[in-house]
Amino acid sequence: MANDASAVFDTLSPAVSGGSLADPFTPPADSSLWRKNFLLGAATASYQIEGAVNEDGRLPSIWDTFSAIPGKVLAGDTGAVACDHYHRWEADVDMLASLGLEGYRLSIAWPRVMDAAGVPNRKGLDFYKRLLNRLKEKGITTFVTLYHWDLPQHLEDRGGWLNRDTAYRFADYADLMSRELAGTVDAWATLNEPWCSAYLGYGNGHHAPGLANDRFATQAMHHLLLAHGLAVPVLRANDPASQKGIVANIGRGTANSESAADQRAAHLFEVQHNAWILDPLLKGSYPQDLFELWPGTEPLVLDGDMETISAPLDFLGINYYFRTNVASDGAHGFRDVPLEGVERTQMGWEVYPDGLRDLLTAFRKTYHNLPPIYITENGMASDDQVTDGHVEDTQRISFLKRHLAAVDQAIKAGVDIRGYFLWSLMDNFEWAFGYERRFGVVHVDYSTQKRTIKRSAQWVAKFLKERKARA
Ligand code: IFM
Repeated sequence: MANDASAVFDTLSPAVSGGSLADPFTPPADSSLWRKNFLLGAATASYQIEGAVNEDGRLPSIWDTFSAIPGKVLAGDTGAVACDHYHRWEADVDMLASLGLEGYRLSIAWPRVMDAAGVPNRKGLDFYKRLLNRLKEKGITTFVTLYHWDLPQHLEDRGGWLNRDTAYRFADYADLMSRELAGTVDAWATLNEPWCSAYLGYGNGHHAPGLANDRFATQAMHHLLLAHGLAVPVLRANDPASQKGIVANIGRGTANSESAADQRAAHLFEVQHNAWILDPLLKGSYPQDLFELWPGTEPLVLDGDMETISAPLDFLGINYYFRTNVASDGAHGFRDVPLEGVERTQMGWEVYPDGLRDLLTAFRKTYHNLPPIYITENGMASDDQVTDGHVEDTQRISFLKRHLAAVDQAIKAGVDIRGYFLWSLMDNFEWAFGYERRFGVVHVDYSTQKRTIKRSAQWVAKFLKERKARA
């Protein structure tokens, strides 16, 4: 297929599958990736890297509780130590800077910075101040996510995201953080992937807090989005110079056949994964098809909520990983039909760069007010091993090249995309999969905390160096 992102890339760089550094990524002269102001960075999240869960007054989060329950996380792993970033942050920032990465997306652990009564925890705040100041000194653009899933356990004990009050507590937290950190943050994202918080946390129970009820999921989503909407004006008032946005994971769903039932199933898949979040944010309403999929699960929405939720954004963060092939389940839903013979990652996720381009170009048509976009996460897990001091993660290099080509194609099709953060800077705690799944461009040996730069990170660094030299 002529416009297949992988195919286009192969014509640009014949050794794409080998990932050899001798054959560096050389996009065509007109590629948007050469633009100096196209931000290239890496992302992480607090619970996945920080560790130090009992230090300096940090309170328990729902992930401390959930990961302590036998059977919830592979091998019984928890984030108690993770990458020990809380103690190694200086060296980690040096490593990020040495790779030439221009942006860093991190998240703040809510239970580290304020207690149940809303009293600030100075030691926790100082950690983020030191970190962000150092990033600024290094000239790195900072994207800060306020909520990447580590809800304080004391809030979950009062109903968590099922309790409307949690949205107001989130606005208080956003107020504190934006007053304390104003000037060190270039872009604030209120939430990371509300789909995961609502659906995996309250709908199927695969994530903390582990509840499984579709009605809970829609109500949790409403309160998450309300929290976002309440926080945006607070962030604007306290830190006017920064950008304000939210990060959504998006999923491509394709139909297993031409049948009307399977086409409808693919549509419903994308409604559940994408429109459930993007419609309220960008249209001010929930997609009614969602309630065909989950009859009787309409959330309780109070007057004014949808206006609060749909206030204009400065940017939309998009996280993309894979596509899902689906068929009708014979009732009013869909079921996965895994395709055979396709390339997959250690997660079992299909490598499908075209999905990123296709979704972005479709959103541009669906949402006339689509804000500027940053790809806030994209990457893959592989079973990386260190051999003679090296990690040859050639599949990841190929994956990144093909997804960056898809981003370039979307830009050429008119989508305003301003940057790309690879997930992740380093291997880390992959939620229900613990430490087995390695998403980093830097390898972490969890027994020694030694970091080893993988080939993929060298490749990114090389491209960034070349781009800088050409600027
Ligand atoms: O590790 C996660 C991240 O926390 C959120 N987005 C998806 C990543 C890979 O599963």
